[in-house]
This record gives sequence, C-alpha cells and structure tokens, in this order.
Amino acid sequence: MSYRKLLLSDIHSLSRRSESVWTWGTRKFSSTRSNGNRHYKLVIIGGGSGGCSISAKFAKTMGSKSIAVIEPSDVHYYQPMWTLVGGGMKSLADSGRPMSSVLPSNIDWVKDKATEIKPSKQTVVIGTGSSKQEIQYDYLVIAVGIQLQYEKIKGLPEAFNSAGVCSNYSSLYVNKTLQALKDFKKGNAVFTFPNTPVKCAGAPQKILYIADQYLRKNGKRDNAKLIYNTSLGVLFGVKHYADSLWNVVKSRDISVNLRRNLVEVIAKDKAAIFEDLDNPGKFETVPYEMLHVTPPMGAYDLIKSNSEDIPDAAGFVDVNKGTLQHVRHPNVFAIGDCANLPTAKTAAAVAAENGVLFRNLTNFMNGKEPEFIYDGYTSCPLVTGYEKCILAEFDYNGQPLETFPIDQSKERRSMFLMKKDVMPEIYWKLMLKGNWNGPGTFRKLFAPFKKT
Ligand code: FAD
Ligand code: UQ1
Repeated sequence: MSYRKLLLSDIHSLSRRSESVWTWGTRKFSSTRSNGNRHYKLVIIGGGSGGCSISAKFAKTMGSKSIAVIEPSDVHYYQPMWTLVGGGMKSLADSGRPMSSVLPSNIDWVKDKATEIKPSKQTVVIGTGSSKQEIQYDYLVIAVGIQLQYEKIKGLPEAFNSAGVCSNYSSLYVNKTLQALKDFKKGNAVFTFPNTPVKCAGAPQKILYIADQYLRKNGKRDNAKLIYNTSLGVLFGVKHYADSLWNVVKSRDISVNLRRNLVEVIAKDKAAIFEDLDNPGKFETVPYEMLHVTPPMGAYDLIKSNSEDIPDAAGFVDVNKGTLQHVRHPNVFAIGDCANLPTAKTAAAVAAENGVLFRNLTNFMNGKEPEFIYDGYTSCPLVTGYEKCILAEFDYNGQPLETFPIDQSKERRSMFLMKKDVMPEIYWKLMLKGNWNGPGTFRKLFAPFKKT
C-alpha cells in the first residue's frame, strides 16, 4: 500500500474513533519533577494551524524534548479545504492528515485535553476527575481555536440527521453539503451567518456562490431561490471587496437579507426560523429544500471559565494586539482563533502571527522585550464558483494589504487555482513545518509593479 493510501486509511479508521476517548500519546514525557508533575520549558495547547506551526518553529531552536503540545485529536484537518469539499472539488480525506505526521518529531505530544490553566502556578491541567494531571511550563502558547456551538440553535444538531441540512464548518457535516446539492429538486437554498464571532467570515457565502454555480451547471437553477441570511449589517466587512460581492449577488439573482439570525430549525417541516435583529422578537419562517448552517461560535470554556485571569470579558485570550503577549502574564502568548485579536480569524492570519510570536517569545526567553508587531494581516479567498475567486487581504484597519500587483477585488481564475492547488501545498509543506509567515515578502517584491 502506498504511503498516501496508508495515511488515508489511517485517517478513516482514526476518525471513526470516539472523540471522548483520550489517552496519552505514544511519545513519552521527557522530564519529571520530584513532586511528580511534568515540566517543560514550552507548553503549547492545541495542535491545529497555530499550535502545529509554532511548535515547528520552536522545535528547530530549542533542545530536544523541551516542548510539549497538548492536543486530543488524532487527525489534523486543513479546514480551509472544507469549502471545496462541500462543493465537491476535494474530498474530506484530502483535508486531513494523522496528527502524528504533522507535529514535529522531537516534541512530546500529550494526547489529551487541557481542562484548566493556572498562570499563577505556571501549570496546565489535563484530564478530569481521577485522571487529572498537571504539566508545568516556563512559557505557554495557547492555540485552542474557537468552539463551534451548533447546539445554540434550537433543533440542531439533530436536524443534521435529515436530508438537506448541511454545514461546511464541521468534518461531521461537510459531506452533507454536496449531497444536498445533488439531491436538490425545487425550492429555497438557504445559507446562514450567525450572530457571533466566526472563523473565516467569508466561508458562509463562498458556499452560496458555489451552490449557485452547481445548480446552474446541473440545470436546476431555475427551480431554486438562493437566500443568504446574515446577522451582519454588511455583506463583507471590507468595502473594497463588499462592492464586488454585491455585484456577484445581483448578477446571479441571489437574495441577501441583512440582520437575520437563525434561531431554530424544524427538520420535519423543512423550516428555518430567523430573528430580525433590528426588531427583536420578530421572527420569520423560511421553508428550505437545502439549508447550509454556519454555527454560532465562541471561546472555549477552557479559556472563558476554567483559566484564572487568562480571558478578556468576551472569553478570548487577552493578548497585546501587536506582540501577541498576554497583557497580564508575560510568559503566556496566544495565536489564532482563540486570541482576542480584532482581525478576521483565518489560517492566513495565523501564518502572519506565527513569525511575530516566534520572534517575540524568543526575545522574551532571552531576557529581551517583545518588539515585533503584528499588523492584523488576514486573508480570505472568496471563492465565487468552480473557477473563480476574489482574494481579500487586509489589516487591522480594514485596509486592503494585497500581495499581487493586480486588482484582487475582481473574480479571477488565477486566484481560484491558488486557493485550490497552491495554498494546500503551502500549508502542509511550509506552514506546518514552521517555514511560512504569510505572503509579506512577496508583497514587498511585487510592490514596484503595483498600479496605485
Ligand atoms: P484550529 O486550527 O481550529 O486548531 C485548534 C486546535 O486546538 C484543534 O486541533 C483542537 O483539537 C485543539 N483544542 C481545542 N480545545 C483544546 C483543549 N482544551 N486542549 C487541547 N487542545 C485543544 N482560513 C484561511 O486562512 N483561509 C480560508 O480560506 C479559510 N477557510 C475556512 C473555511 C472553513 C469552512 C473553516 C471551518 C475555516 C476556514 N478558515 C480559513 C479558518 C482557519 O481554518 C482557522 O482560522 C484556523 O484553523 C485557526 O487556527 P487555530 O490554530 O487557531 O485553530
Ligand atoms: C495564507 O497565507 C494562508 O495560510 C496558509 C491561507 O490559509 C489557507 C490562505 O488562505 C491565504 C490566502 C494565505 C495568503 C497567501 C497568499 C500567497 C496570498
């Protein structure tokens, strides 16, 4: 069997395992203190985009076995690919790799869930009840991502057991999206955006445009009404790209309703109930043939409730927006979706945060002050069909910060191919190995060719 096939069969058997079974990873702890606690110079919580890529950077510069990554999952998913999985352009297996294959080989993988952080004792607790254990750190990086909260919508997640209800946001439901498109006969195809922070704020509408193109290609578009109900008051947060997206919506005959929040799904009636956020208490029932749900999301309880002095008022890790250092605990840093950075939460943002965090924490370890500043760079490849994409890139101020010397607010095939074929290579081969800090270098190289 080829290595790739082995990996895929590995992923399939691993993903069938119960999520609630957490055991110690196969790699052993390196250092044990006399009090029985485990101690590492650097502990990283989370082995997703942020945890994996930052551990790879430090694994190159720190002594062998001085780093522990706490991560319960067997599989690491490249979530940005799920937009393409939902549209039938990639498979779910394409988007996953065994966790053991993406974490650096010279770190200890603690295959468990962090349940508490105690910065006053420089300790992370793993497990619960009698299996509770403590791991001590000199330095801590928090990279646990953002929690999906389907259960906050009445009728979910049960409605996922019925035909037509799908969501690209979870490995459990993403395959239902293509199925819903294949099964579509006649009626409303409804797409939602919740009234909470989200990861990849473009993804809820990428699948709307892909669905439009799918239904056109398959001769079903005349029987379909496409509805995008978003809790936001805008189609996209940055006007430069929102203007283009409004043109896409109008040219494709898509209905957009702003300030509409999904509150209930009644699967037996194929009905979705939305609240009008400008008229609280006013509800509208929308019948659906297909319903794509972007779930409410929020900070994990680990940060929000179970970590003394780590969260801000909203429950996200309270870090300095420039340095990524915790505002009260200088030996604690955060990266990615769990941090309270006022930028769009994306893997592209994580890439740019990586370089800043690595240099600042390295400085701090050497007794120097963190001095490198993250500018909020984030990027959202707004896929608008099977061959088209608007590549949004912007900073904390919502100012476009584009890499290429072309008008990126236009739908382009080149940007689609970059999203589909180039970005996964960059992710697996560069970013997760600690060698991708975002496209800043290319932006500088291309700057002389940019028309102002
Ligand atoms: P994650 O990658 O989610 O990793 C968090 C990790 O922490 C997970 O492995 C989890 O198991 C672990 N964890 C959670 N709780 C605990 C705990 N208590 N103890 C230990 N470990 C824990 N980004 C882009 O840049 N471009 C895109 O086109 C794009 N499209 C997207 C489309 C979709 C449908 C989705 C869902 C996301 C998309 N993103 C995109 C967003 C991107 O995937 C995330 O922003 C990115 O993965 C965030 O990285 P992270 O490390 O913060 O969190
Ligand atoms: C990016 O750096 C990145 O991180 C790996 C992504 O996540 C998947 C992206 O989607 C994008 C668009 C970028 C930005 C990269 C370039 C080359 C513009």
